[in-house]
Amino acid sequence: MSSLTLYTHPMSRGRTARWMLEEIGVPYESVAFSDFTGAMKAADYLAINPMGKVPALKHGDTVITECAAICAYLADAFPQKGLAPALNDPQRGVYYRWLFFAAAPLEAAMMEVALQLQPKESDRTALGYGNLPLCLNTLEQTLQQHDFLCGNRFSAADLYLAELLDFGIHAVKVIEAKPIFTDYTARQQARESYARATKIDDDLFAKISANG
Ligand SMILES: N[C@@H](CCC(=O)N[C@@H](CS)C(=O)NCC(=O)O)C(=O)O
Repeated sequence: MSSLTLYTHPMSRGRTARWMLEEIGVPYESVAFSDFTGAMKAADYLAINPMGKVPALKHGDTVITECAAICAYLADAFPQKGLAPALNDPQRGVYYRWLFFAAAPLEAAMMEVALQLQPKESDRTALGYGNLPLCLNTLEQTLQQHDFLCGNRFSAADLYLAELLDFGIHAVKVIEAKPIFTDYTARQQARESYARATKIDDDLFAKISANG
């Protein structure tokens, strides 16, 4: 099997990628940066991700960046884990829909509010996310009908969305902690893989903090 290496920081979107790796349950190495400057912006890492951002995943010679792409890639690279609907399953469309919805419009809408960006109201038609309430209402409609985003079973799309919602509710506090969202995130985060991944990153962060 080709080697897998996760490039990350323990307090970053890399936590989602680690959860996905723990869910897949195959051996992997991790390179954890202790800050977002230094080595993350040095030539060795820029050769892997010229954005100088984490997470990045190397699988053999293939580099994947963008957290949602990493989740989708791993689900497809290890199909025996059943973390994505099959290519010929109509649920595949539903899976793409919500994975892309979370990674693009929802994330952008959340960051607009978190960072107090103030686009002109007249520009909202051109903004792919419209606004945060619109995104959340859309999501709420589907979560009212299903415990999981597609096929009534856990997938990489649920893993990605649960982390993003959790970030929006608890970290940047731009999403109201309504039961429809908190029950959904709790359902996904009840998995053992989440507890394992969280402990690894929390321990890493404690170590980094202790080293100043
Ligand atoms: N679109 C990227 C965003 C990656 C990203 O912005 N990562 C942040 C940490 S959560 C980062 O590495 N920031 C360092 C910097 O930009 O200097 C993804 O979804 O993976």
